Amino acid sequence: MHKVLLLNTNTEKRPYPVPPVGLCMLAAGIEGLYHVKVYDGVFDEGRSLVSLVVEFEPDVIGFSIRNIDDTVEERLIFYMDEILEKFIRPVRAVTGAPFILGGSGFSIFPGEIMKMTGAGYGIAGEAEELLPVLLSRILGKQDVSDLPNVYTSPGMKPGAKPTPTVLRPAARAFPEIDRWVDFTPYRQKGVYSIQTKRGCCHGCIYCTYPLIEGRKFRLRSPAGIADEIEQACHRLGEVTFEFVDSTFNDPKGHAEDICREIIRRKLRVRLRTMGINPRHASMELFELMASAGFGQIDATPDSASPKMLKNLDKGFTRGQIEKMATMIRKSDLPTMWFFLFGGPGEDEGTFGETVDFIDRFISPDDLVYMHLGLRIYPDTPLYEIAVKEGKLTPGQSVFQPAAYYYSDKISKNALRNMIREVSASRHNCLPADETAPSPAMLAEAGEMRRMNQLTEPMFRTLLRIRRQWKTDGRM
Ligand code: B12
Repeated sequence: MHKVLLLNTNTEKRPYPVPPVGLCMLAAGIEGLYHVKVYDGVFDEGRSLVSLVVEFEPDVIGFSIRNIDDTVEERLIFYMDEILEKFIRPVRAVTGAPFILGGSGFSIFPGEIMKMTGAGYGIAGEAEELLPVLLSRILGKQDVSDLPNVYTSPGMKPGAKPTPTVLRPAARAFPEIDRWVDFTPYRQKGVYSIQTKRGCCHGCIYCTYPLIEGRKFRLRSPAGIADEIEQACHRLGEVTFEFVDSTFNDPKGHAEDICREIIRRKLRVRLRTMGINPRHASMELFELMASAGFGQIDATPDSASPKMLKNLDKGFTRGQIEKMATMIRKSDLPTMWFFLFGGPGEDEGTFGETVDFIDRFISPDDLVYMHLGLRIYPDTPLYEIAVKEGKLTPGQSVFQPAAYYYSDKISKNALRNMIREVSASRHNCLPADETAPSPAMLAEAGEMRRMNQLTEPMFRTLLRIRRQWKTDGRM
């Protein structure tokens, strides 16, 4: 049997380490056809990789490339240099096996990354169906040029776009992350990732999700999702499960059905999710979520200015965000809020509208991240706007250096200062580049949690301390 090594090149541990769920899905899908091993770089950071490659002698090696940069301009981290240095070059030095690249970051910039790494093959978008075909063609020394979304070097297909097919039936192959990677270090701070669907039908002007996953929602069955969670619970005991969908409560009704199934089975689980869409938020949804085990959610309206919601093409209104915020407060679901400032048309007035929303509708116990500037990605409406406004030349690469969009109506500096002022005068608002609390604050939070046996999300404890320190003049 031929041997395939699948390799996770992500070493980022902020805001917490995330297991390579997509890579494990692929491993589960080709198991039986190949002798498969998964190498997880999150904690090992490449240290034991070369000896693994020398020992395992894989016939083909797949590299998962998730993050290209961290999208925060103020502390811009470009992950690709590290990926080359710690993973791709050392492996190339000890093996002539063909390399296949993939992953969400790769799918945004396939052409640039093929060129930068010199890899032989790449798959843009999801790969459950394509990977086995590509592997058998590579190993059979057959032509691959008819395969959609497959990039080859040097005969690249820069125009190819992911054309998602069907989601694998839920029962066929759960990724069983802990069977492929050592889950021990994820227990403390990390999560067990669960995907309930693929695709996003929304048109937010800056967003890559529809490009990576397709524009149509493709849903898994609530029973299959609950089976996956139940089985992982049996294997792992107490862990936090996180849904990694673009938006959790879209299309309307699916999230509710998943919660009902978890409640019906009496699974006692800790759940969290990002991406609650205000348009389909309801008191029923939040009550179901609380009963199912959600201890924390993320709300990402991006703006609360009616004009900016329109300009960003968010598909919901200020009224709907206000309603959602009121419902969240009523159901007391700890929430991290995310806002992006600087999009097309942003000015002092629109900034003020969002701050007014924060002050009036968000609980002071909840955290607000304020993000400066919008990362411009290829093939998005924002890219087109930037070209039209002369901020980019047509076809200009935004890979490296990463390009950020700022409104013409307010300077970047002024916007940065306004964000700093808001966060200086409110204990629960933070600029997006301040995600790491100081060691002193973390130590005090740990002590407070132990003394008071707090089970609330860590961010709420940190906010208590921030408020106290601000009152005491310690910050
Ligand atoms: C959920 C999510 C999060 C959650 C993660 C929660 C969790 N438990 O995992 C949170 C909010 C914490 C998060 C944080 C961050 N994220 Co994020 N995140 C996502 C999101 C929406 C989904 C990722 C996911 O799990 N997908 C589901 C799995 C099943 O799919 P997959 O891994 O992509 O795998 C499939 C394919 O990619 C492919 N594939 C994967 N590997 C391989 C390998 C080979 C060889 C092949 C052939 C194919 C292949 O096949 C798989 C199965 O079909 C993506 C956007 C998206 N829609 O992809 C952004 C995304 C990955 N995140 C991104 C970024 C930047 C970040 C942060 C750096 C942001 C920050 N500054 O904090 C951090 C980094 C966190 C970390 N530790 O790495 C960017 C990366 C692009 C870029 N600019 O670099 C993305 C693409 C969003 C965007 N802005 O466009 N994220």
